[in-house]
Formats: sequence, structure tokens, C-alpha cells
Amino acid sequence: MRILFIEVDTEREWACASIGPAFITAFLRARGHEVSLYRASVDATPNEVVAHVRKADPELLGVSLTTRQWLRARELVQVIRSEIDVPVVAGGLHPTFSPTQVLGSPGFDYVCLGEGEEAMLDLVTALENGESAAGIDNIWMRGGTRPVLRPPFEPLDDMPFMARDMLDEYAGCVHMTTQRGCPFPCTYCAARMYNELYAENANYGRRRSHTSVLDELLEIQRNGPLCYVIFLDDTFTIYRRWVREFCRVYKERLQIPFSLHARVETVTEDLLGELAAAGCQHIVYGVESGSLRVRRDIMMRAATNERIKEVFRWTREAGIMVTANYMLGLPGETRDDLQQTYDLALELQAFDFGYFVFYPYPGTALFRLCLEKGYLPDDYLEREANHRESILTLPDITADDIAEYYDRFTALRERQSLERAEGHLSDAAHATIRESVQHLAQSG
Ligand code: B12
Ligand code: SF4
Repeated sequence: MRILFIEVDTEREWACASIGPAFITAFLRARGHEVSLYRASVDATPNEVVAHVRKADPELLGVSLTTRQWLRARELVQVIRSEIDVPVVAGGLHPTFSPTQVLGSPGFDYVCLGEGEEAMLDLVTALENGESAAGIDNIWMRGGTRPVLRPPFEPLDDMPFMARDMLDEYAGCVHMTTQRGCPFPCTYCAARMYNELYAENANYGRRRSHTSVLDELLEIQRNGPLCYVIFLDDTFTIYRRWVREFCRVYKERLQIPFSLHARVETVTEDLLGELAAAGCQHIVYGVESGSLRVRRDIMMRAATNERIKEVFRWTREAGIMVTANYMLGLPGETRDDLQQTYDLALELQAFDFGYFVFYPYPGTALFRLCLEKGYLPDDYLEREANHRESILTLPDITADDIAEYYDRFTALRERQSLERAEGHLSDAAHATIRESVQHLAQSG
């Protein structure tokens, strides 16, 4: 069958790899199906998208959606379906945790709950045979009842490597995932909700073997340049023993620079040394708040500020670049908490940092809290999900307080980048001067 995935862009800077469809594509292609991807860039008009779909002439259209992508996808699918008669299936975090909202919108025929590889294969097979999709695990048909979930795919080593042509990868900089699921309980996190979705019948957390990860990278290297690896796993450093062995084999066979995401509780000074020796050049840590109260009582992240500072120091001393992520505007947060986050950011002096205004993602504990307490506006389903402005009415801080701190973070980041640029300039200038002096000395 001919399947077309549409990647719905919402921002230029986040226009990046579509991991879910890349796995599903590999799985379907291995069984003889024809799969391609069309990126609906932010500038593409609905008419242009329709024209592309018409040209590709798919028998099934797939869309992978986060909450951020939902509103634009809803509009595009409606326009496509008003012009072209093609069934549409949506999957990913947003359809998984807001399935009735998606199925209630014109043009969506099926929603896939949770993992999509086997479910999509069953759906494609049913459609090809002219059969109904009723009764396919994970697939919820419009007008049907909630399906049961099949167990998560196991072992992950049996999953074909991602279809690389579905990812935007340039100049040998590649994306990798080595696991599925994150065991931590952060209350704002949509990704961890898969654990709860599957909790009744299985453990969602799984990891690939070192051999499988290395084989994929070596295959990429055989087929083209391999210059940098971005590990997209939620928390790469969950199991130290796995990471230690990874460092050993990776160093032996590849030594290509790489970056990863970690939590401060999961690393030690020694482990950071081993990661650096294996080629780790950059780690992104979720700091999230400078207030221990907010982290511990609201986010369920109990690390202390001392631990965070210590880990940042170890990471820098190991020669690894550090990026920190912060969140602003959670329910229960006060102006004083916002100030503590800003103060910690100043003190940590990360090489770079991300700062995000809190948005309550469907399915999460904080989403439920916001709903119960009436913090969400009545029309929240029609509001854009973004991380720049708060949509909440909170008891202890105003949207203006959050905006003020967001602007302070913006200014801080601009100042830091400028200082870094100046630092580089003067380094270069120093080098030139040093060279000239040496040259003069040598020439007499
Ligand atoms: C890598 C990553 C990114 C990358 C690439 C994203 C991408 N397109 O894959 C980049 C850096 C670009 C990115 C950006 C952002 N991200 Co991000 N990202 C992730 C991360 C860490 C991993 C995604 C991943 O690799 N998944 C692995 C694959 C295998 O799993 P999967 O995507 O769920 O796909 C499976 C199923 O869902 C299903 N499926 C998926 N699509 C489809 C489609 C069909 C048709 C079917 C049948 C099935 C199906 O099958 C797949 C295979 O089993 C997740 C956390 C997470 N674990 O999901 C956050 C996450 C998805 N990101 C998130 C956010 C908020 C963002 C940003 C908005 C960040 C920001 N602050 O601005 C941006 C905007 C992205 C956007 N356009 O919406 C949130 C989304 C919450 C939500 N409910 O929407 C998450 C969950 C993080 C979190 N902790 O809350 N992100
Ligand atoms: S550590 Fe990261 S991925 Fe894991 S639950 Fe917390 S926020 Fe989500």
C-alpha cells in the first residue's frame, strides 16, 4: 500500500526529525509497503499541501502529532479531506491522550493509541484487504469504541532501524534513540504518560542492546558521513551499567562526538569522565526550577540545588558543554520561586539554556490539576499550545509576572551569547597577535 506521512511544522527552529514515523516507515517498508513523507513547512498553504497529497496519491495518510501540532493539523486534514478521498490516521502523544477530540474533528478516521508500528501494519493490511479496522488493538475507529492495547514491542532489537530518509539529517549529524520510556514521575511530562498508559499490562521501559545501537551507527557510517550523534532518549543515563558498557564499546569502535539528555541524579563524576572519554561533547540537563519547593512538591523532581551545581561543575570539568532547561509559570509557583529560578540560572552559567513557559499537556498530572482547579480558560482547546505565553489563570502569579521573567531570561540569554561571541573574537584576536609576535621573533 502507498502511505504518506505529513509532518506538520509549527515553527521553523523546531523543524526536525520525525522519529515516530521514521520507525513506522521502516517497519512497513520491511513488509513491502511504499512509504514517503511530506513536510508541510510553516509557509505551505493548505492548497499547496492538498496539491502535494494529490500528486503523491496515497492510499492512507498518516499524521504524527504533539499537542503543539494539533490545531494546524486539524485545519490541514479538514481541507485535504474536503478535496481528496483518502483515509487519515493520527498517532503520537496528542492523539493518544486526546483521542476523542481528534476523532471528533472532520477528516480523521482512525487514531492510534501508544506505539504505532504493529498497529499501523495491521491497519494497512485490513485496508488493503477491504476489511474493517474494528478490533485492531491500539486503533480507535471514528464511531467505534476504545481499543485494547497490545503489549509494547519487544525486544527493541527486533525493530528495524529508523528510515533515515524520513529524518532531516545533514552533513553526517544523525539522530538516535536507544530506549523507550522514562521511569521518572515528573508531573508536567507527557512522555512519561506512556508508562501509565501501559501500566496495567506491561512495563513500557525498554532498551536496545549495545550491539544493536552500534550496528545502526556503523551502518550509517558505511553509507555516508557520520560526524555527530544526537541521542534523543528522554534520559540517556538512566542505567549506569548500560551507559558504562556503552562508553566502552562506543569508544573502541566509533569515537564520534555525541550529545545526550540527562538528569543530575543519574550521573556521577566518574560516569561523566567515561562519557567524555567516549566522545560526549554536550549534555542537556532539565533543571526546571531554582526553587526546591517547586521542584520537589509540584514537579516531583527532588534533586537539591547543591546537587545541580555539583553536577554542572563535574560536567564542565570533564570537558562537556552544558545546556540547562528551565520552566516558568507552574501552578503553585510564586514570584519568589521565579526569582529563585532566575538566580540559579545566573549562578549555573550553563553554556546555553532553554526556558519554557509551562503548558499543561493532556494526560499529565498537572493538566488534571489545572482542569480541576479551573486554571485553564474555557476555550483552551482552541488556543495554540506554546511555551512563550501562559494560558493559565493562576492563584499566586499573574501572566504578567511570568512574561516579565520570560523577558528576563530572553535578555540573559542574549547577553550570554554576546559575551560568548566576544570571548571567541578576542581569542581569535589573541591568536593572531601571538602568531605575529612569533613570526617577528623568528624573522629576527
Ligand atoms: C526528540 C523530541 C523532539 C525533537 C524531535 C521531535 C520529533 N518530531 O520527533 C525536537 C527537538 C524537534 C522536539 C521539539 C519539540 N518538542 Co519534543 N520531544 C522529543 C522527545 C524527547 C522524543 C520523541 C521521540 O523520539 N520519540 C520516540 C518515538 C518512537 O516515539 P513517538 O514519537 O511517541 O512515536 C510512537 C507513537 O507515538 C506512535 N506514533 C507516532 N506518530 C504516529 C503517527 C501515526 C500515523 C501512527 C499510527 C502512530 C504514531 O508510533 C511511534 C512509534 O511507536 C519527546 C519525548 C518522548 N519520549 O516522546 C519530546 C516531546 C514529544 N516534545 C515535546 C515538546 C513540548 C516539544 C516542543 C514544543 C518543545 C518546545 N519547548 O518548544 C518542540 C515542538 C515540537 C512540535 N513540532 O510539536 C513534548 C510534547 C508534549 C505534547 N503532548 O505535545 C514531549 C512529549 C516532551 C515532554 N516531556 O513533554 N522534540
Ligand atoms: S525525566 Fe524528563 S522524560 Fe523523564 S519523566 Fe521527567 S521530564 Fe519526562
